[in-house]
Amino acid sequence: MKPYTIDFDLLTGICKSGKVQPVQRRVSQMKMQFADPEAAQKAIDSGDPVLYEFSTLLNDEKKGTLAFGSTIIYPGKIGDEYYMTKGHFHTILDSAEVYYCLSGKGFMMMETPEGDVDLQEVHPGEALYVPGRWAHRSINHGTEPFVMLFVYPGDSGHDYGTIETKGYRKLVVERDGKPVMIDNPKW
Ligand code: PAN
Ligand code: ZN
Repeated sequence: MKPYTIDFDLLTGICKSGKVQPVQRRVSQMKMQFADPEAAQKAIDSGDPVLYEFSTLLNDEKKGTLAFGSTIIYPGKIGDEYYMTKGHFHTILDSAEVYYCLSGKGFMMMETPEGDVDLQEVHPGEALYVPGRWAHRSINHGTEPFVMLFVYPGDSGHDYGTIETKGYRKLVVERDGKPVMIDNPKW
């Protein structure tokens, strides 16, 4: 593989040369991940908004490579739960990831298979290190798009199944205008 330079606007995910295509996720793709499926159905019926989009440069997904890109989580709520990413473990569980907040503010909800839970708030100019073994989900509790750069080993893989079936142990919801972490009633 040869070194390369690429145009890539991390704040918007736009790559004019077309080498990176954004992936969008709408409420209909995550209905069961929200605590209030009725609120999710209402959102789907009234236009099925985009919750977030991300653009990734994958570089062959081989051992030793790095994947990088950015994620934009839009502001909003489904019921009283903030817009968030699906979240995942890496298939190679030990694979770590670095995030760097470019714009907006939000949380990273993390948990291990053993049940450790960690919630970190990040602001522009702050980097977050997600060690291997920690599932991670980005949550936007602000009023602006929450944008983060990410870099992870190219062969990490994404295990969505575990989170899809069981959910996270904890949720972040709005109470009296403020974000609070609560137990997931479905866990
Ligand atoms: C990120 C995420 C991105 C979208 O690139 O894939 O933020 O979140 P979901 O993959 O949970 O939908 C990353 O963590 N990659 O490993
Ligand atoms: Zn990841």
